[in-house]
Amino acid sequence: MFRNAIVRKPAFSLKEGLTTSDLGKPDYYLASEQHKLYTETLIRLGLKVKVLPENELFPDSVFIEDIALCTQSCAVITRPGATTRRGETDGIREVLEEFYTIIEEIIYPGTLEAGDVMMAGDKFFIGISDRTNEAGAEQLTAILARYGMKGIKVPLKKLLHLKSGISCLENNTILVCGELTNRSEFAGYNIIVVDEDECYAANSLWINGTVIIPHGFPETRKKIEKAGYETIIIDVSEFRKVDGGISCLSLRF
Ligand code: CIR
Repeated sequence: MFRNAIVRKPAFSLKEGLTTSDLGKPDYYLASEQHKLYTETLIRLGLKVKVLPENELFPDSVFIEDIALCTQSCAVITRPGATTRRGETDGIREVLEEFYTIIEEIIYPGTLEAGDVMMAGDKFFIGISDRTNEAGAEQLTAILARYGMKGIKVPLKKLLHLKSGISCLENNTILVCGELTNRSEFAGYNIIVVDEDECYAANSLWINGTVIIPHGFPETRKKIEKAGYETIIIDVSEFRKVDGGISCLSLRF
């Protein structure tokens, strides 16, 4: 059950964000509209949402999920592997202090972006990617262990972040795609496999029983509904152009 979320408004510089896609540059005005609707959707699902102002210095700063991990016991400030994103953590401690008394931090030589971390109850799957290294994953695992939680490493070959290809839909159910299909790390979960051509929708977002799915992925929607979830579709096309998905746009706790 989530009660709170933190989002950051998109910066006008969003079009300079890191990307591997060939979908073109995001339109700032449309991105702002989509972000507003995203925020309203979280509110509609019962969350209290803190909206941080845009940070023009960092084009990717709208993807606030990457710079902190919010658990039931503590918050962890990350150390992004993308050097152009490292300064995004400035000021986040003060924001998190409004909600948490314990705030931990990933430090050199560790790198970790929380898009690489999937929470499933008290287990946290940690993708080892171009952005999150072994040292970062080990630091996070040690932090989690102090509070009775468990970190499990998931080496990645292709995905930008772990959660680019997987989402936890609670009720022991996960949504997976591509290189995360048939992985031993997820044995024991009910698995919904997303078709290869809808892989972007493997990043959907469970909020208190409802799953927010990106617009344009009808087969994935059908599969999630068949599994018994309410769904809400929202368009995040402008964020997709800079490799961002639905979960990347918020911290939830
Ligand atoms: C980046 O490459 O860092 C951003 N353009 C996209 C970050 C997406 N975040 C996420 O998957 N958690």
